[in-house]
Amino acid sequence: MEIQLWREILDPYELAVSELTTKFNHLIKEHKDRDMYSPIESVSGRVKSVSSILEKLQKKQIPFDQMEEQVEDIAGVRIICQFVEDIERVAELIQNRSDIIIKSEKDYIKHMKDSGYRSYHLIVYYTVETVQGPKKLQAEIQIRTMAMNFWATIEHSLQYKYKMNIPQHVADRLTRAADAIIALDNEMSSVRNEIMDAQNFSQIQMNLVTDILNNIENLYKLSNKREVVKIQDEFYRIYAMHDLQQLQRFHKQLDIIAEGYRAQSVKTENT
Ligand code: 0O2
Repeated sequence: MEIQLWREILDPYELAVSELTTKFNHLIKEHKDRDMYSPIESVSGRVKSVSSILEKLQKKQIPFDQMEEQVEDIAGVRIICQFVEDIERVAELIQNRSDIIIKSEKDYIKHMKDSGYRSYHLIVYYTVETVQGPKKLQAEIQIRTMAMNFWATIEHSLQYKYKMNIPQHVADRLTRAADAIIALDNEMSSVRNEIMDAQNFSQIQMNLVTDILNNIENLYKLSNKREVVKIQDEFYRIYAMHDLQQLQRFHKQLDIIAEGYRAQSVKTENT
């Protein structure tokens, strides 16, 4: 097999990984822009390396011409969530999309692997546009919590180091660590509402501050500079109070002032 051919085969998968990660990152942004809690914490993706594909072909006795059908994870996307409950929500978000078709799912959370591995896997169909036209390909989406990801990342590197022959004492430690991860996820779930409230509060505050500063900047262009400095000082005073309601009230007042200036400048332009 020539290197060029591999590049041609893998290129659409690169595109799929890039598009899917962009789309999931955009979902995070959409939630944040709407002051909503995002069930997705972060997203990453990769195209399986040639050596890893070859290894899988060999291990599973897959003929080369069936590679794209049978190796379902040439394109891989990993979605990290904060809480176990978010995983189901993310799976639903994916199920409801028209650009991603679910082929199969594996729930290694309800059915943990013997190794201790936990994660929710979706094998999906996704179509990319190439110079030769549309290409429907498969991708694996792994959805897991930050804690599950911590365990899987460490265990994966140990598997790599020991080439599947992890010494018993290390395997025992990993089993204990897997139990600790389950306990950690459960503990976090029990304070999920409090954590979400705190994160929502800081997201709402961040969006408000951005809006207020944009408004102040626009006012600075349109109105009396001394008045804008006064408004800015008032903003700093209210910000220091750490009171979201006061900040929201100030935001509304500022909107009304800005609207007044905008109307005034339109009137001036028309006269
Ligand atoms: P990589 O390096 O991530 O690409 P299998 O039959 O077990 O060889 P299959 O049928 O493709 O694999 O699916 P499975 O078991 O659902 O595994 C798919 C992927 O899940 C793996 O891809 C890993 O990324 C991850 N995974 C599965 N089991 C484990 C585990 O015990 N530990 C860790 N850390 N990850 C796991 P690859 O191709 O094995 O590896």
